[in-house]
Amino acid sequence: MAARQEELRERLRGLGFEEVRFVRLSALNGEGLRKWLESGYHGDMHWMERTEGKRTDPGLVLEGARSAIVLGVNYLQGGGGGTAALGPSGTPSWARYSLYQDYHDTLKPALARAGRLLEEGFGAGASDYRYYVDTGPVLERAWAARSGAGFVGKNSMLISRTHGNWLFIASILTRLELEPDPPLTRRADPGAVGLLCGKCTRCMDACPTAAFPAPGVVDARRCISYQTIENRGIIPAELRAAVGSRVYGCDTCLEVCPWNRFARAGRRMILSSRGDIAAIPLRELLELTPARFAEVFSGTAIKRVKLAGLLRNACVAAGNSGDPSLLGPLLRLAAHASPVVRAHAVWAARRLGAGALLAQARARESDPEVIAEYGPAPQAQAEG
Ligand code: B12
Repeated sequence: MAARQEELRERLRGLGFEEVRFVRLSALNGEGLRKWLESGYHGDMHWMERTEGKRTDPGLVLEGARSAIVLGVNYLQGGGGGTAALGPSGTPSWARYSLYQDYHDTLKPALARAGRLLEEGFGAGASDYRYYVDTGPVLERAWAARSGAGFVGKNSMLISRTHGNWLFIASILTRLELEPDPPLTRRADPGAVGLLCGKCTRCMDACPTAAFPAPGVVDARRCISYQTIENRGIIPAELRAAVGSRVYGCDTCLEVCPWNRFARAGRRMILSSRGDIAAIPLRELLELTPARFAEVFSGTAIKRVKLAGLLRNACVAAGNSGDPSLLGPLLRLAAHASPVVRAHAVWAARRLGAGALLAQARARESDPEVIAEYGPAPQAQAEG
């Protein structure tokens, strides 16, 4: 078994999975997830509630599941790591993971191939398996931590000693009894949050919206990643200034983690890089048409927020930019078909000084010469 497993590990590495680890499955103590859901930290992600049982018991996902193969794919682009990757003022910033062709799509063929390698190596007993990359009801970080692929940091990320926190996690559940790899420590709770964080709290301190009620616990409702990707409605007004120039996701609690100093650029993901997206000026985002949105973003994870979501996020970034030259496109968006876009466009326009312009225009409407020429102004209309 051991030799066959090592051979499988090598072949999976050959598919571009930078981390390949094996873990024995059992029902997890679901207390962490329970408390998280009870606290409402999942916001509107009701699918997390619906799949709670499956998330803590892999046997409900694949009956008789005994082991998982945990696969990590490094998505760091460029050398080094650990420096702030936020765009210069006025340039939108994007979460690093989004600047690729959609990883759900690009990793799936490799996972299908991985499944076939499992069957080839272990025969008929291995023919029934399930594979996921962010797509299944699996507590991916808990299993990854148990497998020794890393530890769960105070930023709640799986942190690898080799790749920092820049790993996508995929998993293959199988009924085979594979030999488990050791976790990073053999202490009673190998998944303990912050295992190798020591006293460091940089991630929690750097979070612009104070989204960590406790180490390793994210209140998604305050997390910029949730607000700019998962939330399809109004971004709470009190969080908008802190969103800064981020138009899709947030990496702040990842960027500051000192474990990233060991990370090197990934090998596999570079093949599907969409780094070109980072160069799109904010003005161009504000002027996106449906056709241009499809042209630029189809095939990326960003398409998930749809045009209205991206326009909404671009409005918030524009409102935070301090650049009044963006008022033109913002005022056009203030008449957009989507009420969500309109609301954020008006907020941004006001922040950039349009409130004063509108007040001036109204004052001119009561100017006797203007009234003499054009008649009295019609009843003021609501702006939102
Ligand atoms: C919902 C979700 C979100 C939500 C909530 C995030 C959160 N922290 O829970 C939002 C939208 C905010 C989000 C944001 C991001 N996400 Co997300 N998200 C998920 C998803 C679908 C479920 C996570 C979940 O179950 N949360 C509930 C909490 C309670 O569980 P948890 O975070 O896993 O952490 C607990 C357990 O791991 C447990 N635990 C840890 N070790 C052990 C060991 C044992 C034995 C036990 C019992 C328990 C245990 O303790 C932790 C704290 O309670 C996963 C995919 C998946 N199926 O797992 C991706 C996932 C976690 N996301 C991912 C990514 C990349 C991101 C972002 C970086 C994207 C971005 N740049 O904007 C941010 C990071 C923000 C952050 N600091 O979390 C990656 C993380 C990879 C990694 N190296 O950790 C995942 C794994 C997707 C993937 N397959 O690659 N995400």
